[in-house]
Amino acid sequence: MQPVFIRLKFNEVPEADMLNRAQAICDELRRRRTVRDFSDRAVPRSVIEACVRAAGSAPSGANLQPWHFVVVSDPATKCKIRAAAEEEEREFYTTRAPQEWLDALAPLGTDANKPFLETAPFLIAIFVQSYGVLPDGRKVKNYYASESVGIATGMLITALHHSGLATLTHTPSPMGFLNGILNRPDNERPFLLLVAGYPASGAQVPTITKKPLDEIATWI
Ligand code: IYR
Repeated sequence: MQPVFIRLKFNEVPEADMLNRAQAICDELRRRRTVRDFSDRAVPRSVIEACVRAAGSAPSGANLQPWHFVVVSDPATKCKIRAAAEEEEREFYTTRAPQEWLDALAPLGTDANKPFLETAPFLIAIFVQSYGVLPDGRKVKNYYASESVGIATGMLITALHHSGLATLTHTPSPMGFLNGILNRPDNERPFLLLVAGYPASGAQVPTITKKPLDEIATWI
């Protein structure tokens, strides 16, 4: 297929404003915290829709957009997800996780109880399409599918945070049960369960730190 080009709409920022903008987004993102204690306060669906649309604008391998977002607000479905996730998590915390992993998780104070899966107004189950399926049933290869979905997920978390919502990147492991409960096809594998809503009043978060710039970047 021949490429078709249009003129780029590039929003140029005056150089005098660039650093302010970079600092502002840095400050805003550094205020983001993963939350595990959610309020049941309702969130407008339109906000989630706009954030998922933002995520869907992510770059992807060959622009194949190998993602699917299942937005769950139905209480019965949330209840099923919680029951299945807690079953896996009980296995994880009591037998499956090696001590080294449990030690790494200790500062976060997590355990097998996941009440937020029912309390929070929205769960967004993010699926990776390992291959695409054409209307005639033929399979098409996707490229860099996990990387692409990782980028889209980062953009979704950023959009939700910017909109004023708290999120939790939850990865019950394994999470194959999501295909069954959410009725997703075989070419999709669960990538992440993103919990979104308001934090509970007085919600607490663990004290953690982020590595400084000189540890995460090298300048040559
Ligand atoms: N899936 C478990 C364990 C867990 C694993 C990692 I890596 C975390 O950063 C946090 C938790 C759970 O959700 O509790």
